[in-house]
Amino acid sequence: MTRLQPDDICHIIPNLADYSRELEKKTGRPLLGIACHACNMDERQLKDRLQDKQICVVPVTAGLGIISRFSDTVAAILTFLGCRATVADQTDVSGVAHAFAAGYDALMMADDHRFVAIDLHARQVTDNADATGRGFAAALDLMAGGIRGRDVLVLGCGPVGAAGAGLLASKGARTALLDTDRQAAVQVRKIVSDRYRTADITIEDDLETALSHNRFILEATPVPDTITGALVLPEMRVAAPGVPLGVSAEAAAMLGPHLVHDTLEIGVAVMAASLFCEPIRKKR
Ligand code: 2YH
Repeated sequence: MTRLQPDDICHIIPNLADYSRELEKKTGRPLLGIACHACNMDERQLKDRLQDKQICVVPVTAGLGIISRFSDTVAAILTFLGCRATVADQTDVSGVAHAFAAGYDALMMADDHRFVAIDLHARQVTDNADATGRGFAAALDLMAGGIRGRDVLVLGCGPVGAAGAGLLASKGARTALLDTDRQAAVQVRKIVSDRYRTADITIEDDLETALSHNRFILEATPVPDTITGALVLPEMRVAAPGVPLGVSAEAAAMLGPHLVHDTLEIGVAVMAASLFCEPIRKKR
């Protein structure tokens, strides 16, 4: 898993409103709308739920330590979506203890391996990789004007690609999977086809061949420039959650408004929506 760098996220806070508008132009839905689409939720209902939720973002010093602006950026995304989010004054165990003791509804925290949201009432954990995969797959479904019955290619069968493939299967796509580790693709095909009872999942072995006959692409590899300009087809739509971006600069310019990519926003938005999408539970 790629560890985010300050340069990957330093642009996010001042650009949140613009980015949400850009998503609306590209997909028809703003940031919150894409999160709702990923969670099958109504936007008004989610807005109402988020406005009285308090989320504590806890900085974590473990492993390679604090990433400058990471916690502030997560809190800013949550605030933009309408939650009341704050960054804990203290890190690690003290920050977690504070989130519980001060009565927050949820906390978010990340080390070098996982970035999670924890619902402190329901004890439910939402993982950023899963949320990111579902969020970008939802954006691709929107860019396609509905993916049902259409062919879609998922590049990369790690946790992000697997979650995206699941959402695409749930929306009725005919999904092809490709990973440099063929076994990873075989495993994801089994999990997704068992869960969604679909036989419409195939495995591709060659990137160029796969890209030559697919218009809708979920690029979920951590490999830069997987999709080069020479591989871009007219009418291609690409949702690319990978960091670094798996689409070359030339390909990105050719795709223009038909490419959705970010490093944190969609994943955090879907984490927030996932936390509060269940029927409201009684507090313990
Ligand atoms: O960048 C990461 C991980 N690779 C997970 C990213 C999920 N897309 N973690 C961030 C670490 C943050 C740090 N511990 C902090 O500032 O709290």
